[in-house]
Amino acid sequence: MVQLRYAYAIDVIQAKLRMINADLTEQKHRRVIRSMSSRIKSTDSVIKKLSRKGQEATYKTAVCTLNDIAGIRVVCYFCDDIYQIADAMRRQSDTRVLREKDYVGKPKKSGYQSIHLIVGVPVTYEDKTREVRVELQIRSFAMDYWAELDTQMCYKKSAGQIENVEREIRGYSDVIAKVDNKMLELRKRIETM
Ligand code: 0O2
Repeated sequence: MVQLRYAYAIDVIQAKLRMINADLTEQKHRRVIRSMSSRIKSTDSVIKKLSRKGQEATYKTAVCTLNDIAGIRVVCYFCDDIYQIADAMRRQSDTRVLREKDYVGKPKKSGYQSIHLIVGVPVTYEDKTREVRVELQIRSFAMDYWAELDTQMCYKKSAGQIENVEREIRGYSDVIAKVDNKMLELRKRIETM
């Protein structure tokens, strides 16, 4: 039943994101969301995360403390799209943005860039309504490229601890941010022509 509640909440947010995408695409006359994916965290990964946080590995602790048992990742084309999608998500009256992390404005020490919104979705079954939390990660195509390669090579891996490797991958994140901004400037120039 718990898994089904998370799956339901994911479906609700994905349906909203499709509407947000249609709305923004119509306004801007260009595609905004490139791809969207979702997952429910595996039991193994839940246990590992709780142990990393020094919490006991129980079902109750997981549901109460973890915000990302249900996760959705949205990849958009340009870096300004990220904030527009986040704004549209905040405007939805039947879901609540409970928490936000802006790792685009202030990237993580690793170089990771993304916006994370923790969205509360009311899930009603019979006469009971529970608010189920979904972590929504929104980032650009370029930021996603960096994060995917970082996950493969460094994130939660011993290579990520090596000082030079850590510095080098963080440097590539800066390069990506610069290219993202240049592409945005270029798009804006083309739009005014
Ligand atoms: P997985 O396997 O992707 O699910 P919090 O509970 O909010 O205090 P939390 O959840 O650690 O703490 O929050 P944070 O830092 O916002 O990170 C959540 C997720 O962001 C991670 O989930 C990753 O998906 C992603 N992430 C964060 N930092 C990095 C990074 O340096 N590199 C990469 N590639 N991804 C990152 P999980 O559960 O760690 O992993």
